[in-house]
Amino acid sequence: MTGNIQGSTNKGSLQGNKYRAIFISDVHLGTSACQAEYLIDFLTENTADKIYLVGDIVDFIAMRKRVYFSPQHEEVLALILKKARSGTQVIYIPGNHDAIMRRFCGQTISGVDIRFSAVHETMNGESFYVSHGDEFDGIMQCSAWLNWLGDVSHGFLLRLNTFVNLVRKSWKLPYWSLARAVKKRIGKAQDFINQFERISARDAYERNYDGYICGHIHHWQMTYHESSLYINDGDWVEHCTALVETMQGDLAIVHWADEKEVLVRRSELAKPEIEESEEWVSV
Ligand SMILES: [Mn+2]
Repeated sequence: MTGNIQGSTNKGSLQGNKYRAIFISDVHLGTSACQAEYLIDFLTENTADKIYLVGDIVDFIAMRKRVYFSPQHEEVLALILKKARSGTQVIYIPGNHDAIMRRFCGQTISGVDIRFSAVHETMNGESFYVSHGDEFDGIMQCSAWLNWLGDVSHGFLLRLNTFVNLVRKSWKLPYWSLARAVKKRIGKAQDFINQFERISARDAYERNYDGYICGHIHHWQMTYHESSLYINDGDWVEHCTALVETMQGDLAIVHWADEKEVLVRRSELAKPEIEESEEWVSV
């Protein structure tokens, strides 16, 4: 397989590849929302020296109410275990939805290293702190609705808005913007995402790491906060994204559904301007 991650970024142009490392999280196996088929394809087409499972892999919390565990869900687990048996180092960091697995942290089961957190060293010697991200929930507010509110599509809102206002007109009520009301909330959700990024990126910086790699908020991202690189590998419920480190040491977020593409490359990010912001030096 010769991947073209260093080549063009045309939609659908990304092919299977061998990577130094792959990071996936928020798979939510055991729920009908899980996009298992795309993940099976991703795990079949791509290989890596190390695979980090960054939490919420199996959704034990949702499974208390309803279990949806299809053969595809079993296949995802089988593929991961097969990779662990055939030389891939698999590091599993349980999240809040699979927190029940945290009791096994420190152990290696079926070739899978279960850990609270990990440190990933890139080819060029940088080190990234890796954890699911729910440890920051205590200092965040309203993170529960953040997950889905941030993903409400604008198009849907506008259509709903039109419908709501047709009804209001027939009731002789004045025009009222539903979209605006919701967008205000989404703006609030965006504030939470920014807050989460800043807090976690700073935490990694204070621990003397070059950046932070996580999941949890279902919002893929690769961005600098001051000199700390914040990376969120996204999810396999809606976005179908993974973080990869190429054999050349570049970091990239890839999207793997019907369209397969690179969403962002570290090598193409603008380097951070290191100036002491008030926020960063305070505390
Ligand atoms: Mn989570």
